[in-house]
Amino acid sequence: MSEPVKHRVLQHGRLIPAVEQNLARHFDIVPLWQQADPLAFLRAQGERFPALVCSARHGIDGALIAGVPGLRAIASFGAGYDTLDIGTAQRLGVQVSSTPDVLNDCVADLAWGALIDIARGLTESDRFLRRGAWLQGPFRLATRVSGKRLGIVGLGRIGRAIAQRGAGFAMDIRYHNRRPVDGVPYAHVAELAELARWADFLVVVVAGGSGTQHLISADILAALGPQGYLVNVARGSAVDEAALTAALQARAIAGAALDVFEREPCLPEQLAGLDNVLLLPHIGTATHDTRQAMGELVVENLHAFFRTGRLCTPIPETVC
Ligand code: 8YV
Repeated sequence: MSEPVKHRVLQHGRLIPAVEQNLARHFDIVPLWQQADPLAFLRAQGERFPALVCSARHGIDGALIAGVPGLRAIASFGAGYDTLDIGTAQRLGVQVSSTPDVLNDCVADLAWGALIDIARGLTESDRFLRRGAWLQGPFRLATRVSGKRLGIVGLGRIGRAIAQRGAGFAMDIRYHNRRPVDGVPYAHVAELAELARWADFLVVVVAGGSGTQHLISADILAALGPQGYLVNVARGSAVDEAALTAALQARAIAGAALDVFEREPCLPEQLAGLDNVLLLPHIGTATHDTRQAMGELVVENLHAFFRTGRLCTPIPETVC
């Protein structure tokens, strides 16, 4: 029996090898970056690609979306879609999918690892031991985690997974969202500054983009205060990094754990010199298990599109 014909899919930006291999098993993948002149290639052949695969990391701009005349669906690898030009996709009737849910646990696990690290000084004490400082005396006392106040900024799917873990640490949990979330046992706090004043740990899990740009401002950091810790596993753009650096330098907050930055992959030099901040290279979803699951969901979305004309985990704004 002959092999079923593979549907042709355009790929914009590299993905991890395991995901690229999986995509190639299911589809006839055409890597755009391998074309000598990608724009000329699209002008000549764009009609042949109803579907495109990309990632939250590299994103996709409006010019490229408009440059693929036959395009009807974009399957993106990643839950966030602040780097995808959703407005253009919507205007041109192109559906876009992301990879929600399958990454909730890994991002929540990382948020907790980072929170405990910064409160108890795990990596700081590792550095202390390695440089031989223990020989001169014990490591400084740190901050207890269990039983404290956990403020979650953005109680979406990942925020809820973080909150569930907080119950295991006997935390008092409250959250800030634009609107209260139905059916959750945590108190909604309408004013972000009030949540920051109340919290011992403020964890940021909002979507990126213009709606949350510098949501964590100098004022919010001042409200968090010298005993408070900030954890950001969302997007660098949600935190005013200059204000955060100043707050950490002045010990106006106790510490921060950051998995995301304003200008990734560049490490902000002034943060690198501080001991009261944990710096991670955007590894929230970076496990074999979760990246594999995200890749599978991209494949499922493309299959659904070719079978039914609909992606299976579409970004709501692009469903018409
Ligand atoms: C990474 C993420 O961007 O899912 C997201 O929105 O932030 C992460 O998974 C990953 O590199 C996806 O491209």
